[in-house]
Amino acid sequence: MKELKALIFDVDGTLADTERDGHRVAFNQAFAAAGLDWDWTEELYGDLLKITGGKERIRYFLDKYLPEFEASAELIAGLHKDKTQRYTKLMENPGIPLRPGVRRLLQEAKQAGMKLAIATTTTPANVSALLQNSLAADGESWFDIIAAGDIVPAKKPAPDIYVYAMEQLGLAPEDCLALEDSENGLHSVLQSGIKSLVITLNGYTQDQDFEGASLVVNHLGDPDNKCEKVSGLVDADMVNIEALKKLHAHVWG
Ligand code: XBP
Ligand code: MG
Repeated sequence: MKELKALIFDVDGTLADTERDGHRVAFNQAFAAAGLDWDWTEELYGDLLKITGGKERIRYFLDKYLPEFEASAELIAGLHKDKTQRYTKLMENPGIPLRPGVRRLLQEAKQAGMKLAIATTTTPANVSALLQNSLAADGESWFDIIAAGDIVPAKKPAPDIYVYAMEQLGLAPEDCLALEDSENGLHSVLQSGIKSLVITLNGYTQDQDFEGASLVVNHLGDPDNKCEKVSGLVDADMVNIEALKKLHAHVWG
């Protein structure tokens, strides 16, 4: 029987609900500071989330909604740099809390001797800011590997970031379980060869198609805040190590 050796976490939407009240707000602040009247409403942002990566998302927005606007790569890079600075400030004040069960599961995994990794399209500085402010001052050191941003050529839904994280861990797909919140994340995970995958839904992803996920829940759950299962291979009112090992055994036999 294969052994579950590592948990690989997505960040945005999985560790914390950072998209609507974090990234979106920081993008809008950067646009306003540059004298641009672009307003990424909560609704519009749902469409923009189809494209992962901030620079790529700005380009997609312009191509689709302002095709007459000619934006150089330098303009987009400058806006994105400013957005990153603003996002990291937002993580300090007021900050965004971790989703239910995230801290508990990280602690349980560490106690069980598992490796922990991050695989995200977001910029490394954003990951550091979230972990330091919402997990712990030494939050980055909880993870053996943090794979983020432009470190790989192709962002999710391409598998590159998961392949990179596994290479760095020295592990194979059957050793790992991934935690994601989106369809783009699901495709990235499955194409990397990882077959044990837990999806935690959120407002932006609840209607997406998660065919191929091993378990879909509304969140990871805590003793005083049980989770609800949407679909999947195991029953659990809390996603804990025991449930994840069971799920991994179902998938890999
Ligand atoms: C996260 C993202 C990120 C952020 C913005 O996707 O799409 O691009 O929205 O990050 P996932 P940057 O959760 O699937 O990894 O602006 O730093 O690129
Ligand atoms: Mg995500």
